[in-house]
Amino acid sequence: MTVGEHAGHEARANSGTVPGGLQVSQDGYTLNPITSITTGGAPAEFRFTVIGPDGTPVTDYQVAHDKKMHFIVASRDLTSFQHVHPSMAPDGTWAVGLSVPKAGSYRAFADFVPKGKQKLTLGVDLQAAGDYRPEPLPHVSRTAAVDDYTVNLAGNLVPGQASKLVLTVSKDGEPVDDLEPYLGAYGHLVALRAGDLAYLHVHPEESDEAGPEITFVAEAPSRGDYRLFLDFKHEGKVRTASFTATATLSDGHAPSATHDHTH
Ligand SMILES: [Cu+2]
Repeated sequence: MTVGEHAGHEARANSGTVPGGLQVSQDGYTLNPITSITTGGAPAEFRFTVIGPDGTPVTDYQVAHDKKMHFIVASRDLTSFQHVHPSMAPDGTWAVGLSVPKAGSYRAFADFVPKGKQKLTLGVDLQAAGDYRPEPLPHVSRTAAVDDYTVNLAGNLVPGQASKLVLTVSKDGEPVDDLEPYLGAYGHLVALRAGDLAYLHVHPEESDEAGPEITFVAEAPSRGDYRLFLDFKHEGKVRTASFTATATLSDGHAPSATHDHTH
């Protein structure tokens, strides 16, 4: 990480690091959709490649979190989210069955590590044809329901600072203490910033406990609203719990971009 000698809180919070997922092309790698997405009914095959610095599809990837490719598709209004794992043909074409729930504008993220390189998240817009009815961002909430499960969120996102988020899973009012590992962890959290869908993939703290709490350390790149998507696995099924959270400075003493009262 390169940070200037004079770097303080301000520089850290606003360093040149652009959050992931905002660019279709970065470090010589380009996300290249081949097909489009469709709504309703049976999943249709969605295909894409990642074009490498030499102009041909990348075929050499490193496994990260059990997979060579993590592919996320979220509606631009942040009310729909899917995290899938495509498979790659020998020529570097990735394919996955995909159906989006409604027409409209979507952002797809490819989260991967080219062999011997840094992890990358590239993003591309996809459109599902039809009558588009965008929904407002769901209200800020510390509770999310999915099927018979309730997930509670404790902790706050703090702009430019790492902070702890604790997610607690219960089912029918009882804490779930037998979560199943999914992709090498008891939970995976993706945060998308409202406004531009900047992408943060947050990893849980190491834990031997299979719930009900899953602890993450997240760093929001800025103030604002984020939509959080927690994937967890229980009784053989992966479910996603979604929250809207706001990153704000927790109190008047937290570092700010323009003032620092403590020095
Ligand atoms: Cu994944």
